[in-house]
Amino acid sequence: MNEYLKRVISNIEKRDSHESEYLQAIKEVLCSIEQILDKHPEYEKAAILERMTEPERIITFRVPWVNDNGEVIVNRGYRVQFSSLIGPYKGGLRFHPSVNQSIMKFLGFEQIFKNALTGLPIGGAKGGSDFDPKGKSDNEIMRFCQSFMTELYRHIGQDVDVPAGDIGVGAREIGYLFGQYKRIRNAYEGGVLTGKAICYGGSLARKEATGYGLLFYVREMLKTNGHDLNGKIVTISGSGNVAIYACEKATAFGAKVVGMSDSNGCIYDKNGIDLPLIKQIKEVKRGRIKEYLRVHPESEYIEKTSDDSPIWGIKTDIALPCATQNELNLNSAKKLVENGVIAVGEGANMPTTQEALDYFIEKGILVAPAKAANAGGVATSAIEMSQNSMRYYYTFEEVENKLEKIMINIFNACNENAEKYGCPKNYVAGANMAAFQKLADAMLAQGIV
Ligand code: NDP
Ligand code: 2IT
Repeated sequence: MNEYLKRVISNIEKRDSHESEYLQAIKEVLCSIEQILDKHPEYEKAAILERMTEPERIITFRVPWVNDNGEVIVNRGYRVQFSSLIGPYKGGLRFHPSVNQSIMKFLGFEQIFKNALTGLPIGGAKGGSDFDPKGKSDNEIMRFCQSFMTELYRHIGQDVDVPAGDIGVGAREIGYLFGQYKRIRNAYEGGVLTGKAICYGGSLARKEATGYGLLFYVREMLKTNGHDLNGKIVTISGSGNVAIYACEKATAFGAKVVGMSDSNGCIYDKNGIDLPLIKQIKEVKRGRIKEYLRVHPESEYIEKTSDDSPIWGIKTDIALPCATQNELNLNSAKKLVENGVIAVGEGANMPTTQEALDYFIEKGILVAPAKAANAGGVATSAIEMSQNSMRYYYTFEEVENKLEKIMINIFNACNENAEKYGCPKNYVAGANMAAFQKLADAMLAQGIV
């Protein structure tokens, strides 16, 4: 291994040994850019890797709020402003009990590379809280969001840092956050948050963008390798924002989605998932996926009882992990390969463990890597920001056409870089190299900051 690379990884391992997700994300990227480092010895002198792996700023704060029983609850809020190299800090907010600094840093790090791939002027950030929105009333969600924003507002701005949604944060939460921001600032600064509802400054097709974008990417990847989505069997983990719109687009492209899941288990419907029902259960009622059985008793529900998500035991041509990090492990990868999977498209961030990823690549399975394949969400957020700046709106078709072009460009960049560096079809390496090269050039150009 390149000596510089070895030293940087070893230092991060020593300093941040307890941050497992962060180390995993760093190693995946750094281990795939060795060839670029060998060609550019000047990167070491400019400490490119040390600077690219260290967040510009990490903010943590107390979020006190009062629940419906009158009890005071204290959560922890985060914003990791990782890089402003190519634009204002940009990235989602996650509300989930598992949120910690390692997860925030891994997501912020991934976001820099993802945002660079979009070709749009956006830096990288992530934030959120260990707050669990499950089972909370609308009023509790509102009070939490207002308290969260009462601290966050001083760190963000439409040219500074622009948060959006992620796990547990959708249009409802963005609405409460925006309302409080506007109240504190006494100004309508529409571009300070993205994922807003259409009625007060959101972009058409932002809700659909991550899932649709994933399918545009997967379609390009399959086409380049002589396959087609039409007639293929697809399984999708999760049943949230990304999963639902991935299902919608996969179906529009002629594929049959037979499985979806939540954190409790998965449903298998060999006739094809009833998506309006899933939307009703998840988007309207905020219920559990098991409720699908009430309407479709002929389908099957498999409870999650171990680390192996049951969804990956279903026979499929294409697997789309769209729930959370490390949800597809080596056991599951082996099952998928045994069952004849041809492609994996990562809708979630880092959903595949490193061992599973290595196994897929070794077996010649096509992998659409998260930081490229799920970039449609943040790319459309950037399109929302530009509409807010222009005080103008694009139609759904206009936004979707822009999204499609961006996803095709991203796929082409991954493909070309994979070929250029002698690892054809390895889009994971291709994505890392394409993004890294752009960021390293920008860093050199801006001096030691
Ligand atoms: P949602 O909150 O809308 O949905 C999350 C889904 O994943 C739910 O079905 C949830 O099930 C499941 N899930 C969450 N945590 C776990 C867990 N620990 N184990 C098993 N299942 C889990 O989030 P999104 O759809 O927005 O996000 C999904 C993934 O996509 C995340 O990795 C996110 O970072 C990534 N992403 C999102 C983008 C966006 O625009 N929203 C853009 C790019 C990436 P349950 O309800 O049971 O918790
Ligand atoms: O992981 C992601 O790219 C997101 N959650 C979307 C971020 C955004 O700013 O739209």
